[in-house]
Amino acid sequence: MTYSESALFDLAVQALDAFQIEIPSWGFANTGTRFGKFAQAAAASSIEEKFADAAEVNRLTGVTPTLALHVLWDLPNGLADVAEVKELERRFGVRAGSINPNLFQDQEYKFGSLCNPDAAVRDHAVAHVLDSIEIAKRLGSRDLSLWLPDGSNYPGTQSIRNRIGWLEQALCTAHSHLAPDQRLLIEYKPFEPAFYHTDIADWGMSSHLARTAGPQARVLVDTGHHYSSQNIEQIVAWLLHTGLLGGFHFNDRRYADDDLTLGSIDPYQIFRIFHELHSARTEGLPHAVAFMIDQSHNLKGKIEATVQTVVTAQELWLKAALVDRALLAVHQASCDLVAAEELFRGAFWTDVRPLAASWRKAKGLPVDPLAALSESGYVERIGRERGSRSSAVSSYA
Ligand code: RM4
Ligand code: MN
Ligand code: MN
Repeated sequence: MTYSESALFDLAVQALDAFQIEIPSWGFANTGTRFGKFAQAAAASSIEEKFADAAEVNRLTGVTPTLALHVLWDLPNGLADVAEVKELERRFGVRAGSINPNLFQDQEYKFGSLCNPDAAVRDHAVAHVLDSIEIAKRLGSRDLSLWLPDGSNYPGTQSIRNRIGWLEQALCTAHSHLAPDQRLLIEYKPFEPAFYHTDIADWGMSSHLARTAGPQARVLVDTGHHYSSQNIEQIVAWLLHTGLLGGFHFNDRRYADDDLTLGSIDPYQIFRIFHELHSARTEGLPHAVAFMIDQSHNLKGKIEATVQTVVTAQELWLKAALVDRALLAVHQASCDLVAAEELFRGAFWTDVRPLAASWRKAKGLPVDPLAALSESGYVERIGRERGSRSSAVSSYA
């Protein structure tokens, strides 16, 4: 690194001041694999407890002011639950973030939701999306984030092309109900729960659907939703270039949609994605890219894992901010491969933890959020208070 110490600190302040990340309500609940759940005493089982935990994470990190909500799990009565959520927002000082419709749990979605061959089921699914948009409007949430389980398990059992048409119609309808400042984020995933074809399987399909739905639709990149070895930062670069990048669901994976802690398996991957975002910024590209975490913590403590994730995200964001992009451009132009790569990797290898700690100190935040969590005794206290229950709010979360 060629920066002076004060220039480095200024850079860190600039980068970290601009960084916020949304945490998911389901990250605090008792989630599990399809084989079983291991209940944790401190797990949240009500929307109130999820807000309380989110407030604790925000108190410790200062960068998680919003909580993503899953409609069925968090607002089981739909619009009727909005008043309670508003009350919790006031009480805990955390706002509702992206609103996630649930199109994967009802029995009628056995053969799909928005792509179901039965028009009545499709209508039901569209109605749920429209309710979710209304919930988002009333909560002042900008983003409706849509993930479908739709697909099929066996060749020849469904018309892939008919289903594309139904999907286009449904998304156009959804888009026509958005308020001017709302967005429709369309998430893709290559497989699971469907194992032969998935209706929105990759970023090309999401991009097409976003363009078809309308100008407020964007693509949502969940880092776990790619085949192994896929170059995610290249996808991000293309989405930035085409103006279609809406946001991220961050997590890490070793095999498939593992929902592991961000940066736990491949921190360099997230660094490379962040580099694309930083370089788009320095070029002045317009972007309102939502950073969201989409993880479920099966074995780790949920609040500890969430704090660990937020801190890791900040560190990787800061590392990527340290790439001297002007000098990198010179090396790239002259095809000085080793110099370019060393500059790039040098930023990744920089230990930014002291810088992040100084930034926290300057902001009056705990210098070490994980240590502060453990000193606060919060997890033990809620474990005692919530301890005796074993049930969770749904089969997954
Ligand atoms: C899906 C997808 C969605 C998330 C659900 C729980 O795989 O990542 O974003 O809401 O899981
Ligand atoms: Mn996701
Ligand atoms: Mn997922």
